[in-house]
Amino acid sequence: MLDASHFDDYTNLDIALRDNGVVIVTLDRADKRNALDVATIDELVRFFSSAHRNGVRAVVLAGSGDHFCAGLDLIEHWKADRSPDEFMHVCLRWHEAFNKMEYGGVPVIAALKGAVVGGGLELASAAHVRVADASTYFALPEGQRGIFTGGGATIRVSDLIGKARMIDMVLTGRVYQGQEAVDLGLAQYLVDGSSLDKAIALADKAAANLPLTNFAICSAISHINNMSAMDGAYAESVVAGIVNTQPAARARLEAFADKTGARVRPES
Ligand code: 1HE
Repeated sequence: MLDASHFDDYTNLDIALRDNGVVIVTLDRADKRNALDVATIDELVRFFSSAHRNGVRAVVLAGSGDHFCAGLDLIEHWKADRSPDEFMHVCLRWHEAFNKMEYGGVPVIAALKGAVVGGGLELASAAHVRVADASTYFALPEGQRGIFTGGGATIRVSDLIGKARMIDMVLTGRVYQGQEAVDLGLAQYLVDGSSLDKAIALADKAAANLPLTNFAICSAISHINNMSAMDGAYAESVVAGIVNTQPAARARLEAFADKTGARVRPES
């Protein structure tokens, strides 16, 4: 059971707890199209730094209003008239938040809608699963704004869709949406109805896995992808040594052996 007192001190994030340990985290600045200001990034760092420790089993990351996230708070950035050093530290803080998401060991499912642009796409690409709906569109408008990506797009977006497509998106402002966006890898699911409902259903499934297994899925795969194949195979063996012998897995293995465990079947 999650302790609600761990989650009551947030202003820019709305945090809703479910009985199964799934937490719905909603960017809560709809009037600013959920643009990422310093305060919101701080709250994301805080939430994702403590999610595992606080017993969160899976996260649904959503946006309030019609848009998931409009990226960097351009007004805050413009008014602050930052020095290079100051903005470098802003970006480092973004990386802290997004790395905690990607490597933190707790599944994060992003429920996308409307604009998923600039830093909003950087945020979404740090989630483990992305669900788009009919309104969702992806873009990197940095080129048009006279700036550059700073929240990990050069790593995560190019990882998802390839370097050439990312360069095209930033250079020309190209927008992807619908099935094409899914085919390219910007999202794994496209739904006719609500991306939030689908994301919750996926988070519920993930939360039914053993936490140590999810830790490996939502941390080791990303770490191992940063390694050479040789070192990755070694690290995978070490992780599997720990995860695949966890006592909590024995009941599931036994259920398979005595034929009470679910079989893998194609969807009907
Ligand atoms: C904002 C922001 C923002 C909206 N920063 N305030 N991102 C962009 O280049 C995308 C900029 N935003 C847009 O293109 C549009 O706002 C949207 C397509 C997302 C939504 O359009 P719309 O017509 O629904 O809203 P709007 O009228 O443009 O904006 C409504 C309010 O949200 C308005 O504030 P208001 O006080 O005048 O009511 C806007 O100023 C505010 N708003 N987007 C600040 N981004 C680490 S580097 C990352 C680099 C980047 O992320 S670059 C990409 C930036």
